[in-house]
Amino acid sequence: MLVKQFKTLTVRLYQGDITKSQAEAIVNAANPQMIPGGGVDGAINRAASLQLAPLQKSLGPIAVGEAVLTPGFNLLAKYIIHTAGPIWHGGDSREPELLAQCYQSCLALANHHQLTSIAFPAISTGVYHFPVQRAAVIVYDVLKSLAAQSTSVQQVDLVNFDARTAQIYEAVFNENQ
Ligand code: AR6
Repeated sequence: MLVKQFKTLTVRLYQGDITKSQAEAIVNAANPQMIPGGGVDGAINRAASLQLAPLQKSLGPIAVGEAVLTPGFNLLAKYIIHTAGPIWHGGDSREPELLAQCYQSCLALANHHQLTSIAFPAISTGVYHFPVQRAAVIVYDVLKSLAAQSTSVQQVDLVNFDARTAQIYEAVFNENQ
C-alpha cells in the first residue's frame, strides 16, 4: 500500500477488490442509464444485494460526471456513490474534464453526507478505455485541490483491481509531490 498525505487528507493506494472496502462509501463506475453492467458495477451489484439494481435504475439517467448515492446494503460500506464516467473518444471530447467532474461530484456528495472516508475504483479505465496514466494524473490533481478545501473527507482510498493499473497509479503518485 502506498500512503500519501495531502495536508490533512490521507490518500491510500492499493490493489484489491473495492467491494471488500471498509470505507464509509465506495464509488461505483456506472453508466448514465444507471443500468447495472459488468466490471466494478457488476461486482458491486453482486456483493451488495439484488435490491440494488432496481434502485440504481430508478435513479437514472444521470449526466456524465454526475454522482448519486444509494445505501450499501450488504457491503461493509454504508453507502455506494454511483457516477458515470466519460467514454474515451481520443481525448478531444472533454473526457479529462468530465473524469475530473466524476471525482469532484463524488467527493462533494461525500462531504454533503459528512462522510470521513471514501474508496474509488479507476473510473472509466475499463470498458470505457480512458488511458490509465492520464486518469491517474487527473485523480492526483483533484485530490490535491480537495486537500486545500474544507471537507468532511479525511481519507480517500484508490482501490485498483489489476496489477497494471495499481502500478501506474503508484508511479504517478510517487512522481508528483
Ligand atoms: N474492485 C475494484 N476495481 C474493479 C473491480 C473491483 N471489484 N472490478 C473491476 N474493477 P469498469 P468503466 C476495475 O469497466 O471503464 C460497466 O459495465 C477495472 O479493472 O468497471 O468506467 C458499467 O455499467 C478497471 O480498472 O468501468 C458501465 O457501463 C476499473 O474498475 C461501464 O462498465 C473500471 O473498469 C463503465 O466503464
